[in-house]
Amino acid sequence: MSYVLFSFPDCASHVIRMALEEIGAAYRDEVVDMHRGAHQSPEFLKLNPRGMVPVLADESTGVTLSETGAILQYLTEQEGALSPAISDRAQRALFLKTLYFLSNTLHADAQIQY
Ligand SMILES: N[C@@H](CCC(=O)N[C@@H](CS)C(=O)NCC(=O)O)C(=O)O
Repeated sequence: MSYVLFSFPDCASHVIRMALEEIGAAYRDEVVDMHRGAHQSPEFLKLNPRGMVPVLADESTGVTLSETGAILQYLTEQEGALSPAISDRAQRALFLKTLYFLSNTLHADAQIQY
């Protein structure tokens, strides 16, 4: 499997990189230079019309996905790693609660506007 991570340093994309590294998945970085407005380019807006990184493209499925929480959940399901099995309902519930707390609350409060 191979992924492309559209990223920017010191940004939400870092957690996706950490997950990819931890999983050991093959990926390459495409830096979106937000200081130069690359996140508002027509090419990037085709990937994410909201003009935000991270975006993950999964070359094995053709899926292109934005939103950090969704990308992390997609990766864990696609790779079968980093999360409790779907059949382990109690642990899975705790995992999802933590993921969405980090994504919706903590990350939203720490969000950087470029
Ligand atoms: N809800 C998005 C937020 C991602 C986000 O905040 N990205 C920032 C960089 S860390 C961004 O792209 N900002 C561009 C802008 O504000 O125009 C997610 O969870 O992935």
